[in-house]
Amino acid sequence: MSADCIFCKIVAGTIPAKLLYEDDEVIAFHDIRPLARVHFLIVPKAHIETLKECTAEHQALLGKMMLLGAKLAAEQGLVGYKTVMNVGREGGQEVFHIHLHVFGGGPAA
Ligand code: DGP
Repeated sequence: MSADCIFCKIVAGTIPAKLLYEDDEVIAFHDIRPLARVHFLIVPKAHIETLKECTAEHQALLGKMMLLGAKLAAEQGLVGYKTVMNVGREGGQEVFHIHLHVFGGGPAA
């Protein structure tokens, strides 16, 4: 847990989010600035700043995030969708707590 991290605060329940899924390792919630009709984030509960910090010990967690994205995308009615993980400021990352974007279903309203 990092005191300044917005996603740690969502994990802790101190700021609200529209949750789709939660277990002891990961949480999923709708993105506050949707790029598509359906746009949600899969976030590990552990505070990991970027994919660059990940090692072999995170392999199962990262795989779980991808498979959970597929499951939740299907539950959201998405036939096809995109997944993105922005890595580092130069890669477009704004929140420095790793997250997988999942989005699809046409343009945001
Ligand atoms: P990235 O650029 O990959 O770091 O994307 C960060 C995403 O996080 C961006 O699409 C907006 C979303 N976001 C930022 N703050 C909040 C928040 O407080 N709640 C929710 N639900 N999403 C947030």
